[in-house]
Amino acid sequence: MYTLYYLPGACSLATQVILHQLDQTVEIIDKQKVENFTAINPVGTVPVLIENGTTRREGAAVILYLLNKHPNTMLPAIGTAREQAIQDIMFANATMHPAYGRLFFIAQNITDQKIKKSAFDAAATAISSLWQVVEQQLENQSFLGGDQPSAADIMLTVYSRWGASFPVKIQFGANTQRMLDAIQSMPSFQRALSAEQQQSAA
Ligand SMILES: N[C@@H](CCC(=O)N[C@@H](CS)C(=O)NCC(=O)O)C(=O)O
Repeated sequence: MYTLYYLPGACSLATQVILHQLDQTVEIIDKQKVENFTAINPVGTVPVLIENGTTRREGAAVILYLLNKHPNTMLPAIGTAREQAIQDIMFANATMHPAYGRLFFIAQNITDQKIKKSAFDAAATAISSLWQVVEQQLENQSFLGGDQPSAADIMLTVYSRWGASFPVKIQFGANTQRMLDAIQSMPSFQRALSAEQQQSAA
């Protein structure tokens, strides 16, 4: 049994989807309802995963921990397919996530409207270029690792939803859009979204 601290729609959603894919029971707790969250994670971010009193943080590390522990098709056991899956997870977590992070930073910290617009435009252009890299990788396969959804597909799908909260136009290629739609229609993705909505409304 796991406990996962989350923020609605945040990167922690990917961790929850992966826990469902792994058939693991998870209790989710909205970080905003916790009085002193920095006592749990001094960095102040989600996801945070608790298991038998052990606290794990940093999304990529948490996801790799889970994929190494529970049998699955999201992280191949050996070989170049495994190396590719880890590279894709790191691309999602350390490249695409921070690119989207700029949108949040601009919205919160730039007040001059002209500068804000050009900063949003520059951030959106950089994000769209990264999606082009994804598009090329999906040229001959449905998901980043091949025929089956990988952890990175799930992570990227969660991030792809953030653009709608900002005045930006982010471009997805046709292959990418198919991958995003396929991931969002997975029962585990829908289940994770409903669990967040129910928990945050309670
Ligand atoms: N490198 C960290 C980044 C996590 C991160 O930035 N999480 C965001 C949500 S996607 C967060 O918790 N932000 C703090 C907040 O909004 O209160 C990780 O991968 O876990």
